[in-house]
Amino acid sequence: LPRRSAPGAHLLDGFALPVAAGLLQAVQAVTAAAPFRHLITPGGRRMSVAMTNCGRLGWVSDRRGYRYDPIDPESGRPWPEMPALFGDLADRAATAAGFPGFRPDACLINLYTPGARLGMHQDRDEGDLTQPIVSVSLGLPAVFQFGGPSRRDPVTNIDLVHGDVVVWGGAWRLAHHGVKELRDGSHPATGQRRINITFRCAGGGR
Ligand code: MD3
Ligand code: FE
Repeated sequence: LPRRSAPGAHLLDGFALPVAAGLLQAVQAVTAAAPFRHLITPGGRRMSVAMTNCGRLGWVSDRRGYRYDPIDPESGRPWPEMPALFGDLADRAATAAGFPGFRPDACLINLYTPGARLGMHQDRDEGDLTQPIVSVSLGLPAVFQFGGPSRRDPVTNIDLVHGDVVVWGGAWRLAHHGVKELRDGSHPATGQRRINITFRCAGGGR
């Protein structure tokens, strides 16, 4: 599959490899306080991808809608702090892609097991759409589908593997995107799992 042909996407191949083990350890610490859970969409469906968050704001979905919330609805407490290694990696990746001074306040952690998928969608719940999104892939490879601002725009498939970082910004911030059903497999770092960490500025500069 082509790995560098998505417009508006800065693919940093293997950028997170040197810190991958540390990232997975930090994910472990976050999930000890805020375990992965399958959220319910406003339409009443259970998402196949399990999610948790760290940082000031966490993305949540329930029957009432999608939103960023400073409180984990499962625990009633604030989300765990963003590990220093996370913020540092996000800033270094954003800088490498031409977006210096990236200070995300929201970090969503997605867990895929074989069969899990994320349907085509836009990320539009964030307060500051001028800031990029930084995404880190760990574990099993996935096929990322990248379209355009219109639902009818053509879709490019991108293979994302362990250690890849993608920075999405600028005019393509509202592009449609999704993740194809995860294929069976095993990765030395994560077993039968793919973990994706996304960093966003969700608070609109508060
Ligand atoms: C392109 N997660 O959580 S973020 C999500 O692999 C999500 O789990 C993906 O899409 C995953 O919402 C990776 C990739 C991403 C995020 C936002 C974008 C790509 C984007 C916004 C505009 C264009
Ligand atoms: Fe998304």
